Amino acid sequence: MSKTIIISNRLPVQLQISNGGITAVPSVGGLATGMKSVHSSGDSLWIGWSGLTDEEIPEELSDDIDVALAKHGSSKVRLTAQEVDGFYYGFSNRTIWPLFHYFLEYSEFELDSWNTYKAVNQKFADAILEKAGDDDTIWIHDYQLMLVPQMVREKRPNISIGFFLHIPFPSFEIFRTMPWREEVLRGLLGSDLIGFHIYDYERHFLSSVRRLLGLEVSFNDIYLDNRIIKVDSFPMGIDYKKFRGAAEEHENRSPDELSELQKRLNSHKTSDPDSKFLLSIDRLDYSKGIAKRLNAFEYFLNKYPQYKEKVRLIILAVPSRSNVPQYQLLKREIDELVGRINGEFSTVSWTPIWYFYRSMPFENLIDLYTSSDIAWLTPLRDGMNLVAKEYIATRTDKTGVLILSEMAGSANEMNESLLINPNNFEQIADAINEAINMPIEEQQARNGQLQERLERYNVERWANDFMTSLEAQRDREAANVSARITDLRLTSIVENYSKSKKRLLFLDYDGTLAGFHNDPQKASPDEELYELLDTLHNQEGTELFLISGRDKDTFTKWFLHKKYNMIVEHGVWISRKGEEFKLLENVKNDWMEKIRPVLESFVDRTPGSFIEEKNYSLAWHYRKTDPDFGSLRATELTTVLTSLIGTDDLSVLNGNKVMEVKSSNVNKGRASMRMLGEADYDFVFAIGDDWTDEFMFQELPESTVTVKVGRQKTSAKYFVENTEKVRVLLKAFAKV
Ligand code: GDG
Repeated sequence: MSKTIIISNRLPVQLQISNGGITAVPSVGGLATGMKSVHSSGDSLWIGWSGLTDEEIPEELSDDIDVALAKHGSSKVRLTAQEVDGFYYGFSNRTIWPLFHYFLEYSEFELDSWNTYKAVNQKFADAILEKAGDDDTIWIHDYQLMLVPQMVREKRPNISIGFFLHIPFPSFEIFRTMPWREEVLRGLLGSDLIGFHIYDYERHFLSSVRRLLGLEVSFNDIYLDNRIIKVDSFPMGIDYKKFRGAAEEHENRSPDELSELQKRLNSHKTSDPDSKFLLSIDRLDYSKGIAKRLNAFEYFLNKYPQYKEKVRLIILAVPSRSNVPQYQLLKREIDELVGRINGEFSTVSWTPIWYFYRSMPFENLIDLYTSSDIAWLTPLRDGMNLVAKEYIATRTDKTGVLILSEMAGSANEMNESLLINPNNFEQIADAINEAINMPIEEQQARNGQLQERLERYNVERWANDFMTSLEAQRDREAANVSARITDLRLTSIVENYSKSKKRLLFLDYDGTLAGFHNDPQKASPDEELYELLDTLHNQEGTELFLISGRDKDTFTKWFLHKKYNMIVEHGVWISRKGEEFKLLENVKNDWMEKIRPVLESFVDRTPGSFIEEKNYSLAWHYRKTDPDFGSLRATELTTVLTSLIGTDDLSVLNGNKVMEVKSSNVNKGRASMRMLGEADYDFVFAIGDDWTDEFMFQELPESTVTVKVGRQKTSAKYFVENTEKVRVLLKAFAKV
């Protein structure tokens, strides 16, 4: 039976060693809860680091740990203290974390920690490989494990792999600064599905894939060799029921059941019913903007002095990564700021900031959420920010105001909150003022909508959506595989080929017989190709046509002496058995004078693009242009040309990094059909890689063996992955 394997840096259980024994306690984090539905039954396994280094685990307890973890469906990856240092505190938290949160100045590019990151990723991959069967589904989590997908894929090409990034994916301009950027992208591309919280991260990732790896991207599909990788956004939700339930239970408590914290909060409220609590909760991390928030609070108190002695800011900063120097510095900065602001504004009866540097039990978290009039979250950059969602979920009477940074992923779904730019103190001060004075009805209307959404798209739904999408991807792959020319299918095609008496072959050139080059002149035929074409050309009963969009001069130079049949410029010219090219279609070219200046203006404005002038068509190539910019310009050009042409005589072909304007009555489909009508063929074959070949695939009769090179959407019956596979196929024909 197939199972699901979840992999994250940390396991969803905590180990406790006491009195020489070991116990494993489930941790209550959002991820663990969300994955409950995925990781509940006996057919799933969670692999991760236990949180204890090898040095901390007494050898005699190692097996006991395995047993304790197995009870929670978990299995550990062993890491030494030195590995944790280089992999976790090093590359993950001193390189990727700051870079992906746009703190370029904090990013350290150390070869040693990169090497440890690779080695530890390999350990995680090995742990998966040891446990995984071919039918299993693997879900890998977060930035610490970005190389794992490809490491698993190499050994298990057919396994289903999903990856989810919990932090932002930065823009190309930031990502490109990392020395190992290609390796990281290739690592991720081992997945079948890559998930991000929001569309912006997805867009940044696709842009990096296009620009750094030059891969083809169509909508949210990436084409890589013989695979299609899907990229999508899945905004992570919270365990709504848990927070809501805890808040309801909290509400019904009798006074003596209240926590000490709650009693203190209540006594402050009772002594001054008009006072307001502003709450912020984050890990102590520079990305969360805590220092800026303190400065903004000072600004607010100066701008709206009427709220002195009325408003209290409660800051819960949870200790995090305190081994990393930036976090130690930040801690000092925040300590000082809190001290200074409290020193400046405090009165005998009022301290403006209550600052807790610790982790609190869940119960106290609920005390804080339910007692605070305003939640104020100002990350400078945050993948999602679940605290914002949790605060809203606990507001049982729908009161309360959320002030949220627009730099948090959650801002995308929480439009009803007061969205602010964390660098704009003026706007923040006004937002706090607005929050304090917001009528209850308005608070309830806003929160009502937010709650509805959070309840519906909760963390379980998030996990299920991801898994469903991964399964769909697997099915799509399986459907595609059915069209792949496997060994078995090849044998059957070749058998039909050899049985037939009169065969007609249409072979496209660029991207099919020869690889795709940035400089078209470099794609000249090699010796092996000549030999292969010679054999097919001379084979009894076989009529071979090279069919291409290229100009006739190049093909004259390359192939005329070989006497192959050729159709060029998509069907304008034909040459048979070594004769000079002559017109196959009666076409006009008087329109070229009008269109050429338009294309020239695009060349001037689009570095790297150029015009290819053929006898009856004009092509604007942009393969050397920056891919994003190139496709943007191509869209613009389509609009311009469509409005300009406006007749049925001309058409615009949108090819692979090329746009070609030509007469409408010329295309490979029409040309190949004309050849087909000349004799009675009992085996017809057409192969090609791009959009212009689709005319053949669509127009040739149903019995034709049509083959697409590559994985893009096609009307062809079959596909092969690349030009090497084309050669294998043609060599098999040649042997008949
Ligand atoms: C990363 C991304 C993304 C906090 N203090 C205490 C406590 N918490 C809990 C909260 C919340 C969680 O920790 C924090 O989650 P966030 O989403 O706000 O932030 P990160 O830890 O940075 O998480 C983030 C997330 O991954 C998920 O993909 O949203 O953008 O950075 O659940 O309730 N819990 C308890 N005591 C505390 O003192 N018990």
